[in-house]
Amino acid sequence: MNASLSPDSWPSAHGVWHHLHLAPEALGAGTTAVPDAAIVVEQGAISWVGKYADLPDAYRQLPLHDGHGALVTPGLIDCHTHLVYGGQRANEFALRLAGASYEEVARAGGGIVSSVKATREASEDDLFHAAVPRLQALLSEGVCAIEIKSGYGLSLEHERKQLRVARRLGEVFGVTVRTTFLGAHALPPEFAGRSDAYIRLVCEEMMPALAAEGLVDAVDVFCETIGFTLAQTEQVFQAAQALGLPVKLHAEQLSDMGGSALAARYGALSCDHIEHLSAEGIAAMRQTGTVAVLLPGAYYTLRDTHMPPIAALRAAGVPMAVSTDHNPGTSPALSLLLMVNMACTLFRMTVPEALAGVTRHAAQALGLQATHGRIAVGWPANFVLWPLGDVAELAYWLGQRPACRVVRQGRLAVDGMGVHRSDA
Ligand code: DI6
Ligand code: FE
Repeated sequence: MNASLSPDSWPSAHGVWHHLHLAPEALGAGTTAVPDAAIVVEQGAISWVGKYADLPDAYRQLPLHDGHGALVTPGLIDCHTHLVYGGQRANEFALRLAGASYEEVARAGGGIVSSVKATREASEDDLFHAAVPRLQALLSEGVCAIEIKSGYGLSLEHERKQLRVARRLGEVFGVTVRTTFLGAHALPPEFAGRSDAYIRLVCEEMMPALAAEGLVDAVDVFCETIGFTLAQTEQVFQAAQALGLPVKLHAEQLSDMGGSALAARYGALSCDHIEHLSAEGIAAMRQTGTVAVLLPGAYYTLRDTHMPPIAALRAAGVPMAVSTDHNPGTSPALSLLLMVNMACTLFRMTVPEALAGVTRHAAQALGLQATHGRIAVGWPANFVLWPLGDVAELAYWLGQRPACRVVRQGRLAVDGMGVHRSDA
């Protein structure tokens, strides 16, 4: 098959997909599994879903695609990644194994700032080619939508470069990409000792310019002792609000700064990490429907032992998402299913919670809940056929990478053997 032109040249998924076993909640919260199911795909969208026996006659002349009894879930969504950056930081991994903390490495000039240097030195093409295999790894496991943050450029020129690469990845791979401007990720070296001046630059120059170029779908801040203060976070949120951009926050990862309650006041889509989230933070997030994004890859890599308050979030009914947080420092993770496993094993989430965390709730964390995260008539055709018998197998296998088939935006984008791209 010819995968060299554009996503339009990939095999079409048009027609009736049958011999499917729809996973519980594939059709929405609380829905049960549907054995012997079918999905009709027309013009890139789902036009019918249900029991094959109930398929209306009008669809019976469409091409048939045999699912061979596959377990079917909605396309997965990775709702928090820093996928585009230069270099890697395996050296810090070694330093931490020798006893250094993440904060010590950062204060010694490593950490985020070392990735900033490598990212600034890389061309847009370099960054694109470095990100491709990372994206392919995620897509090969059923990811159909992904958030990609900036935050390793820390100047207008270099943040733009990262965000443009994120958009290009979306086009070349025919995948939904939501970009997040994370200019307030770390203090660039040229602003040492002048963090307020840098925040002014972020708010008054970088954000408006990048938003005007259509490169920003949401705005994020690293609110932390080694990041930015609560007051600086609020300035960034005000600037975002003035531009009509939704916000999210890296909050309460290493300490309780009260960032989540602030974010909730600004109607944040999500608060992410939240290992140290307080009861007040939970109450605030509950009120605004802000999603709790849990990042077990960072927790694991930093050998953290302070668990996010899962039981309290569950009791409060705060929607919980799960993501890779793919980044070169604290979570070089490239498997969303491994994160599902870790969310269950390390955080004690149930399998249905973890699966909602990479589908429905991940969509909500990106403001995509009206089009993504379940299998619904009229929505883009994004679903995954898994060669698995039981939905718990999605969480159970440790590093299996099942040979799934992925219908993404109405095309057979992964056929069990590999990922199509448009410029191969
Ligand atoms: N929290 C994270 O997990 C990443 N950024 C952040 O604010 C880590 C980024 C890095 O260490 O490069
Ligand atoms: Fe992050």
